[in-house]
Amino acid sequence: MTYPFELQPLNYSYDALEPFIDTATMELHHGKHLNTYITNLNTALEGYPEFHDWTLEKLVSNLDLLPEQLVTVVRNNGGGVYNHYLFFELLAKDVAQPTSGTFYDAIIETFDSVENLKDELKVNALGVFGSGWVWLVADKESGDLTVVKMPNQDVPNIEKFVPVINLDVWEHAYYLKCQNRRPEYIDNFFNVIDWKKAEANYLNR
Ligand code: MN3
Repeated sequence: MTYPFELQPLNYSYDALEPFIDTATMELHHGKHLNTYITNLNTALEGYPEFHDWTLEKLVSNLDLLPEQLVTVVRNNGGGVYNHYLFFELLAKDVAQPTSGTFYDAIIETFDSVENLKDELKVNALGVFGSGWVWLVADKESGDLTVVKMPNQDVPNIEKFVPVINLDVWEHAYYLKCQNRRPEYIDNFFNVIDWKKAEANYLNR
């Protein structure tokens, strides 16, 4: 994925995650919010052909190589595009939690149980002040799992860590359905994690 970035369709319908994530939120979140990040990123890069062959991953993990006037706009909007694609790809209903295998073993080693991992994600998601994301990332070399929270659209260090799960805790992700009840949104999210995709993210690190 390089400039000009385009809104990729979801591989499921906007109502596929009901009742956990509602259709109206998905329409707005994917069709409007993500699309705005894409438009802003393209506008910012338009006059900089030297970055038109940079992948999204390269852009968001090399902010220090960009000209000063591009840093913030790529950090916010490139991050917005990168984070949302990962997030939307990780959503599916009725996928069983892992009960065996390499990914499961890594979860047990760090968190003792899948339930504890979810608790850790929830505590961190509730701890994001304002807008941001919570991530389960794996060290590319050791495979060790860590939960981290990041402000705004900041991307974790993806040269060292591979994203396994990410959770959007911006209010636009849940306000239509849950209003100010972030805990309810997080509990709903736990019903739509595509654990098979998370496992693939972990194994492909
Ligand atoms: Mn969002």
